[in-house]
Amino acid sequence: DTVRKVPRGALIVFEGGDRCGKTTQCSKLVERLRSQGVDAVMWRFPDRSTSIGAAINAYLAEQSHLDDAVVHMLFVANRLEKREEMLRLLAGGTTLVLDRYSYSGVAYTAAKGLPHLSIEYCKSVEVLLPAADLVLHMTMTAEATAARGGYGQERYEKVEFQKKAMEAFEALRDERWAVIDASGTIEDIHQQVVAVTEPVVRQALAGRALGRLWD
Ligand code: NYM
Repeated sequence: DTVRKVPRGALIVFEGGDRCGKTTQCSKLVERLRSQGVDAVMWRFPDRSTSIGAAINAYLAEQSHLDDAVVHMLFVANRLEKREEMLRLLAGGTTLVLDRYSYSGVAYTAAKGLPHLSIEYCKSVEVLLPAADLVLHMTMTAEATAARGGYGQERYEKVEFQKKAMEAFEALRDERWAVIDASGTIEDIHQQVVAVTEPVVRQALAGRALGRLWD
């Protein structure tokens, strides 16, 4: 890692199966970082507010049918359309806390088990974005998340599919990932999240270089 002079924000990503509590933990982490004087914002992927995001939303709501390779590219494009703003914010010292990112893109598409949409292929079409400084991998059994409110409303919210996506996440883990047991209380999970995140935010501010996806 090379050392930069200007302090930058950290790229912190929450990943995991549907309904495991990522959104709640993202909000709590941003609140906590701000209370510590860290400039932090939360984003979600997919970003359903753009025109590409609207197409993704219709697909997830099962209001449209799209080819699997095409919808994969829509998710990728939905991140690429935020690339410049993402890099600008990070360079300006803002820490970004993301509710899903490219790792979900790879895991959910690869979980479909289609030979032409392998993990390797999915990685290969998404190399222009920065890598997360930290991936908080929230883990829970597919059966436990299925018991939670609202489950089953969207495409992919089926136990068998979730198991495959969870396996794909495991295959993506590297030294930048921290595994968080998502079955505890909101407060217990938050404490675990804070403990692993704060040192990473400090390293980014101290000049640790931003990586590139899959490097
Ligand atoms: N999803 C999310 C993908 O299939 N590919 C992606 O690149 C991303 C970011 O969309 N089932 C899937 C995972 C979820 C759904 O749900 C988004 P939520 O609850 O908004 O995170």
